[in-house]
Amino acid sequence: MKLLHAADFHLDAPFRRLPAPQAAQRRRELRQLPARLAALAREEGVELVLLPGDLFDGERVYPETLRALADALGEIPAPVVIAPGNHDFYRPGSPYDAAAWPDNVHIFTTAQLTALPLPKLGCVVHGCAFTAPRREDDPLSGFSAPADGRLHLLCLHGEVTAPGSVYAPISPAALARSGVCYAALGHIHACSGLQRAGLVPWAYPGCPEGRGFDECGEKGALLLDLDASGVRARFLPLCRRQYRVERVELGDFDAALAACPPEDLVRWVLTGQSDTPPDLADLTARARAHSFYGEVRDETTLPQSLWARQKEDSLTGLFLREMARRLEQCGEEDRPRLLLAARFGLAALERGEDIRP
Ligand SMILES: [Mn+2]
Repeated sequence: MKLLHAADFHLDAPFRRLPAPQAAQRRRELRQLPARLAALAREEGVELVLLPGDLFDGERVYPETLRALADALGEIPAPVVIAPGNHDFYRPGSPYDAAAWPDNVHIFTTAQLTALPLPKLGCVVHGCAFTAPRREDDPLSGFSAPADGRLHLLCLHGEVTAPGSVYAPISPAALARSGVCYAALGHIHACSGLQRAGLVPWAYPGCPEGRGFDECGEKGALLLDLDASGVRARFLPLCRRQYRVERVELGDFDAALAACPPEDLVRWVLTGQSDTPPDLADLTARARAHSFYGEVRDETTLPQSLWARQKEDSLTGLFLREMARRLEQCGEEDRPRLLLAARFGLAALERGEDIRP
């Protein structure tokens, strides 16, 4: 059986950290994600789609977003199973309850695991829903699939190997005891690849669109091939744009910028040595002119040769000794500020520059 597993769409996420026009465009692109998923499901000829939760970012969902999701899922010629997560938990009046969903869409509505038999596929999907933003018990506790010759699958939102989690902690022991052929999970935004708890294969597909620099790289869904011999997983990219963090020597910035795909969202981290601080305003403007979104962080340091001058019996020597002492004692957070102070101090002492901003 061929199944498609995707989760954590976070539709209508605000993209608050982006400038307003880019944020609006990202929200529009995110709204097109279900249609891209549906096209992929048709192309690959999948027989079942499992969507374990966080399809919406919050309780307030725009009507057009809801319509885009319902329409896209309705165009998949296969059953689609949704297990609401902590962001889109099920409650009376929630979009999962209030909206009209196509006939091929099944939504789990209880915290208790329930079985959804799909006789045409010879399979049963077991799943449950978050019914509040938090859940402290293991949704799999006490569960095991009957050995009745049918293909048993799990579809749920939760956190594996995280005892004490308030997002449905799933113990690997409970997963192993479940005896299912595959556990389709949602919650973790990085793709886990195929994992195993005992003999039970499980995976997080990750979110199909990054929403920040903590969700970098290519994002997508998992295509699973299940048969008597086991499970094979293939990652299918779905993202419209990628977040990237590029570390680059200050002197290589121009070349790196020219080589960077313009559709991406890029955080440039400047490295290397420079006795003057980089012009962040100018570099940021150029990064933004080149890419869909750009930002620049300065991690350049003062040239090593300069610190040798601490030994000088001069005001510069005294200043460098003091700055070196402070840099040695400071935390990571204070480092950029102290380096900037050292640069401005040197500029004033050595070149008589007016360093007022
Ligand atoms: Mn999520």
